[in-house]
Amino acid sequence: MNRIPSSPRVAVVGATGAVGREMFSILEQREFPAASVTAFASARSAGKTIPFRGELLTVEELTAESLNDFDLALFSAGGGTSKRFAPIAAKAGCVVVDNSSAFRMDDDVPLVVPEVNPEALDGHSNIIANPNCSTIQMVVALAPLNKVSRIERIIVSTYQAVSGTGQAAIDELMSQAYTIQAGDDVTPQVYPKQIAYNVLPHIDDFLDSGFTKEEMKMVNETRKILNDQSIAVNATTVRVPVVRGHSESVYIETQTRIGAAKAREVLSASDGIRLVDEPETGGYPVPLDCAGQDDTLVGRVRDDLDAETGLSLWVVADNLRKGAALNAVQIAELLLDR
Ligand code: NAP
Ligand code: 3JN
Repeated sequence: MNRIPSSPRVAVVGATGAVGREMFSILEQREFPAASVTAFASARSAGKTIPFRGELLTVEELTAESLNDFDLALFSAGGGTSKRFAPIAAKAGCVVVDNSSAFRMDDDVPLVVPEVNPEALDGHSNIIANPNCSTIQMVVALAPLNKVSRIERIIVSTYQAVSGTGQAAIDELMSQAYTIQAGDDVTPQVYPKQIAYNVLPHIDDFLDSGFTKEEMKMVNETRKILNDQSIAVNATTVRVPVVRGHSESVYIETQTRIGAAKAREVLSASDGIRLVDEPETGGYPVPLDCAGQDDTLVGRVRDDLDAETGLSLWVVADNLRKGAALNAVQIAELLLDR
C-alpha cells in the first residue's frame, strides 16, 4: 500500500471520454491539490487538448511506460484498458482509482463509496475500485437506513441516462430525435433498438439467469459495499432517453419497522443526501435537477401499504459525477487525508 503525497502527480486515463472530461472539471472545482495533472487516452486522441485550470493539457497516448512517475491515476477507459495498465501502474507505486468493473469483485480490492464504507480503504493494494453508478446512488441512500434497521430485501428498477454509455450514446440520442422530427427512419448503432422516444429494459449483456450484467453489478456490489452477503437484491435496469442523471425506484424491507417519517429524518441528516420530498408542491427529484450536483437526491419516501417493514424511495443522482468522477475524486481525497 503506497501513501499518496499531499501534492500528488495525477494521471487521468480515459481523459477524452464522458467520465474523463468530468474528472477534470471536478478536480478543478474541488481544488484538488495536484502537483501536476496529465491526460491520457488512446492513440486516436493523442495531441488533442483539454482545458484545465486555465491551461490546455495535451492528451498523450497511454503505453506501458506512461504511468511510471505518478502518485495517483484515475482510470475511466473501460475494463480492458484497466486490466492491462492498472496493475502495471500499481506495481510502479501509483495508487489507481478505477471506474471500470475489472477489479470490483476482487477480494483484495476495496469497493468504496466515501459516505458509506471509507474504512474499506485500509490496507489497500494500490488498486481501489469505484462502484457502478447505479449502485453508488442506491447505497448512498440506503446505508443510513441500514444503520437504523438491517435491510433484508431490495427491489430496484433504474431509469438510466444515455451518458452512462458514453459520448457516442449521447450523440445517438440527439441525432435520432432530430432524424425522427424530420420524418426519417433511424438506424440504431450504439443501442440494439431506437432510444429516442423509447425505453429499453436492457443494459449490458444478458446472462443465462435472465438478468443482465448491469443488474448483477447492482446485486454483487451492494452486498460487498454494505458488507452483507445475505441482502436479497432484485434489480431491473432500464435505459431511458435522458441525457444526464440516473433515477431509481427503490423498495426495501428492513428487519424492524423504520417508518417513512423516521426515514425522512435520517436521510435528511445524512452526508451526500438531499431530501426533496414535498410531492404535493412538485417537491420530488428529477434528472434535470441533479445535473452538476454532488448530492444524491431522495424523494417519494413512503410506507408500503401491506408489508409492515416495507419502504419505497425515489433516488436521483448525476451519473457522471457521484456515479463516476466525483466518487473517484472523493476516494482520492480520503487517501490524501491518510
Ligand atoms: P467514453 O466516453 O466512450 O470514453 C472512453 C475513454 O476511454 C476515452 O477517453 C478513450 O480514448 C479511452 N480509451 C479507450 N481505449 C483506450 C486505450 N486503449 N488506452 C487509453 N484510453 C483508452 O466512455 P465513458 O462513458 O467515459 O466511460 C469510460 C469507462 O468508465 C467505461 O468503459 C466504464 O468502464 C467506466 N464507467 C464507469 C461508470 C460507473 O458506473 N462508475 C460509469 C460510466 C463509465 P479515445 O478518445 O482515444 O478513444
Ligand atoms: O450504463 C450505465 O449507465 C453505466 C455504465 C457503466 C459501464 C459502462 C461500460 C463498461 C461500466 C461499469 O462501470 O460497470 C463498464 C464496465 O467497466 O464494466
